[in-house]
Amino acid sequence: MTSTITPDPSASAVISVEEQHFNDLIDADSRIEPRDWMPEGYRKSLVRQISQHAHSEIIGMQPESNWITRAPSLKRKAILMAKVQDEAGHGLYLYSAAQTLGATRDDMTDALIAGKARYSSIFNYPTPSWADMGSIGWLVDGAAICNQVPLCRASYGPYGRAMVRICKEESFHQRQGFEILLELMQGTEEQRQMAQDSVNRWYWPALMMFGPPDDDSPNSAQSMAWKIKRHSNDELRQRFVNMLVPQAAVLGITLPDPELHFNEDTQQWDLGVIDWTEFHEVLAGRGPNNAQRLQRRRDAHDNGAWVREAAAAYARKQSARTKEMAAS
Ligand code: FAQ
Repeated sequence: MTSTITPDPSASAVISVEEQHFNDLIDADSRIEPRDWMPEGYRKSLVRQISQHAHSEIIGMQPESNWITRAPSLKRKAILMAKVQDEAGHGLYLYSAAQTLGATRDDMTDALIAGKARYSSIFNYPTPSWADMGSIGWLVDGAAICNQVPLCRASYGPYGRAMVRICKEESFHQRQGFEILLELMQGTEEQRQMAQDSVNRWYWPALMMFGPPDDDSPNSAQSMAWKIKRHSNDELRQRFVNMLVPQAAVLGITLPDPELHFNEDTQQWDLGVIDWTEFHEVLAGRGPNNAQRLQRRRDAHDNGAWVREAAAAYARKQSARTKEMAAS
């Protein structure tokens, strides 16, 4: 039997109305929420960025947890433990934000431990000295703040809201790193050298955290049009360097860039050339600690299998009990 129903001529218009609504919300600087229609590309781009960000927070616990047992005082140990726990919390908010877009926690974790997912290049560098705790706080959390404060205004509601809380905590992290370096710089000659050596090792990788240069950043244009990203990679990198220069002067630390100079015309600090070959090597899995970081994450996942099983068994029991009570 042939259908007498003719195709709804407004069917494609319905989609376009939804798309128009989406575009209107973006234009009005309003927020897209999980219930709203969104283009598939927008959803995918957010899952990509948010899951990479979540993985970075989780892998990012490793370089600092390396020093928890060896922190030089009880106070430093307590602060470092709290900081590493904060990073775990950030990972969890971000995984939850990605889940509102339909991504599953299992899929994201599987991609990470299979080595298929990206996480920030910065966490593939070693932490051989205590001063590295200072450099991570000052430079890595400092870069994270510069990059993430604008993300508090990301067009996707759950991501922007997660970033507000994360940025507050990152701000504390940055200050504690600065304070570690300040104390070392006010110490013995050996301590000053340890701080300078650490900054020499972390400075360039921290600049790479902002991503490739604008003319080599395939995701930026669309991401900025959708108001996920608010500024380009180079713009944020420049802001970061402008912020660091006066802080380095207070510390008495030299930023390891002989070409760094103030440009009177632009009123900005011009920097030397970044070694993008190193960046691409790290992204390809060939950084100093890539293999170790992933192996440790896999081990942690395997060692936690019993916790997941116990939690699932408990949830099953609770659900059976609730059903029994409802039936009685
Ligand atoms: N490392 O086209 P674009 C933290 C990839 S959290 C690795 O410019 P986009 C807190 C990029 O994913 C640090 N991969 O990409 C903490 C893309 O690959 P895909 C993490 C990188 O997205 C502190 C490709 O290159 N922060 O530090 C990197 O527009 C202390 C092309 O790049 C965030 O994730 C990199 N550095 O811009 C924790 C912030 N850069 O996906 C513990 C949110 C680029 O096409 C201790 N994310 N790539 O295969 C963002 O703002 C952006 O995603 C960017 C990259 C700026 C990272």
